[in-house]
Amino acid sequence: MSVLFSVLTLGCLLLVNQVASEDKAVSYSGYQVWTITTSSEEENQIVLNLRQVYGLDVWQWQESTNAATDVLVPPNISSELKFKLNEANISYVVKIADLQSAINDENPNASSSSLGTKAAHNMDWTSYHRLDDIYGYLNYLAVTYPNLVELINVGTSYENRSLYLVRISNATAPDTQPAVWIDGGFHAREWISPALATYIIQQIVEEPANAKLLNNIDWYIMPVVNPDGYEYSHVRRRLWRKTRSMTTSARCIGVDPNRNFDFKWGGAGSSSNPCSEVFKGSKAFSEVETVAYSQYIMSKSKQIKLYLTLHSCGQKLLIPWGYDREYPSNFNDMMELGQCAASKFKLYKYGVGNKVDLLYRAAGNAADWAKSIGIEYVYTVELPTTSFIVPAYNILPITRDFFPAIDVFATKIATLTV
Ligand code: 0X9
Ligand code: ZN
Repeated sequence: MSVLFSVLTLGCLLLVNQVASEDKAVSYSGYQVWTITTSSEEENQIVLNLRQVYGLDVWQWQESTNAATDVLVPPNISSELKFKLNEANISYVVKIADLQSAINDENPNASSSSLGTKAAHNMDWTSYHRLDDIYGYLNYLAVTYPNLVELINVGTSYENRSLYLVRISNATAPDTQPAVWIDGGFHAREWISPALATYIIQQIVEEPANAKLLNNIDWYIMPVVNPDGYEYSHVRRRLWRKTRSMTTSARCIGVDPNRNFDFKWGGAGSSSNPCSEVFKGSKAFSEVETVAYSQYIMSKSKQIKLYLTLHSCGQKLLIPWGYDREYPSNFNDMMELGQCAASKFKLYKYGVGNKVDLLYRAAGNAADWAKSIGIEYVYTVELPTTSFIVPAYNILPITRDFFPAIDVFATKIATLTV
């Protein structure tokens, strides 16, 4: 009876969400984030089962231990979930009491920088910016520093937005130096990721003190891999994660771009259900965004020696493989460089280690694919904090804390040959 009730509740929830999303911004009023702590394998299984029954959106989870699981709890299942957890003697604490309040406080100065100013661009790192501001900034840099910055359009998104990256290089001949690839904005709701990617661009291009980072390295930085999702998370649904492509299900849209890559595609930690947040897509590279992205990286695969894909949240530097508990042959090298980079973080503590050990299996993820095509140093970064909603006043503390790690990576990569 209660299972039937749960399934019905879940069905209604999905339907209501979908309809609401079409006209105006979805309110998360009454939504909470709970940290559930288990202390035995049996309790783990109960929580896993509850996650499935209620289709819970999981914010933090570690597969290998009994560590805490953060889940988003919609108001209409709150009392039932509370009852189920109490019944099983599983403890939980409310981490975010009202998500909409947290969202309201997150980005108070949104687009204020563009109001009435005649500045050459609207970018800053005291608020989160829409795609136009980000692309406007990339364009500004390419126009202002033509000998250093090239704006490259690698394709078009499902909803017809350009897919831009910048190449930053002072080399006179193309493709002769080792290169670093950095991307952000795979997952739409992880706003701190494009913020850091653009901050890194700004620091390398516009901060004279960082000129040494241009010695013997080409930089390829793509701040918003999933622009459709990013825009959707700004105007309609703050917690949107996936792309915005049509699926076989009329009411569930989008593919998890980080399960859509053609390496171990469809394995553990991905789903064939279009309504899932980790939907793998109808086939590997079903998404125009992952195709454009992977083709470009392929074309530079000999040069790219370091690959950083910026996500949030959780403060981790993750090393492949992620499809299963397996370790690439240069795992120890990646670990050593990762630890050295992470030792630079002063404000936020990051864990460094294998993806499955520190997180969970996620077959078809982009970093595994990057490793599979031969890139030497590959990391997935889960940025601070332990929530997707990071108040804008924390952008600068987080990005400034991170930047010294870029120096560590660059020092290593500059010594490699193409
Ligand atoms: O699940 C993901 O795609 C990444 N986490 S996130 O919260 N940003 O969505 C983690 C991918 C890292 N890879 C593995 N865990 N295998
Ligand atoms: Zn992510």
